[in-house]
Amino acid sequence: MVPKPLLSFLQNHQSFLLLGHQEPDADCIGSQLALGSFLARLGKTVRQYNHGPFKRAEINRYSPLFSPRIDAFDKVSRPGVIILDCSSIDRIGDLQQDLGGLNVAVIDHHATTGSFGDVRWIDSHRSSCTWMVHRLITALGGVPNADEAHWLMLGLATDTGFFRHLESGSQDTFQTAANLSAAGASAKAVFQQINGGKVLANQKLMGLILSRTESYYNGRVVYSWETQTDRVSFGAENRESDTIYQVLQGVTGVECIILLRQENATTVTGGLRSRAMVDVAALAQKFGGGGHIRASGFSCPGLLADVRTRILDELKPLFD
Ligand SMILES: [Mn+2]
Repeated sequence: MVPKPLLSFLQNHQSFLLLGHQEPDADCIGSQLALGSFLARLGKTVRQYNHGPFKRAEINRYSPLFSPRIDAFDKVSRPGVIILDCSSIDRIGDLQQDLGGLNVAVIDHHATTGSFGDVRWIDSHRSSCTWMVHRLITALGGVPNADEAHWLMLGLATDTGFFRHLESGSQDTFQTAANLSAAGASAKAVFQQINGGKVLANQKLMGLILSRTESYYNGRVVYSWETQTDRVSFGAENRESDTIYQVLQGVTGVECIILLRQENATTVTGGLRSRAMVDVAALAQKFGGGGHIRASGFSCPGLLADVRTRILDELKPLFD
């Protein structure tokens, strides 16, 4: 299943630069850390890069292990570059400018846009990038150690919503989870890492955002928002958006969720979720973003109320 050219790429290079997407999540960082650790155990030299910023509480602790840019000295030995969990080359941020002349391998589970990289393993049916890294380790004859198993489980749990997004026929994912558990990963420790470590102000802000929720098209579309003032008064860095989506998705009849945040005087970022009917990847594209068919995001110029109205207008033909 792992493409032969990728295995050759890993065997033929002695040193590697590992990269993931900007504003990394636990699947991206878990993939980078586990693959890096495994390659180091094979005697390879590994350096880790990420544009950042590290915004998520569950992965903040790892940020000192990553450099934001590659300098010329790092490239002297002609290392192989491995890009993980990135659907397009611009997702690596400023690091794009640092790759000149190096061989690049890409491992990703998104429906990728553009065919960047010299060696590619793209499989949009895989539940997480860490699933693919685990398969890669196995294909090279390895077994994850306890740290690697933890990082791989962290990514698997993150991208599957702790397995609750999985439908029937997902035995490959559960088989990998079983192997990671046997290798020393604790689902309990992973859950605490993802859901613990919050500050009270964040939870209160989540309550405020939920209490504001507005309902449109007979309750099939719900909308809420966060202002710049909210962030000042709560001092909150990490909005609990996953929890907000989860709570709103539990409401009977809700098909589509819109969550907007005024980032600064001129920019709004948005998250969109759909249960079964709306292609929110296509919807986000109209606002300069993208993502998955049921979960997407964007950043666009504007103010909250006017962006909300434009999205509701786009949804009108589906719900009116
Ligand atoms: Mn991922």
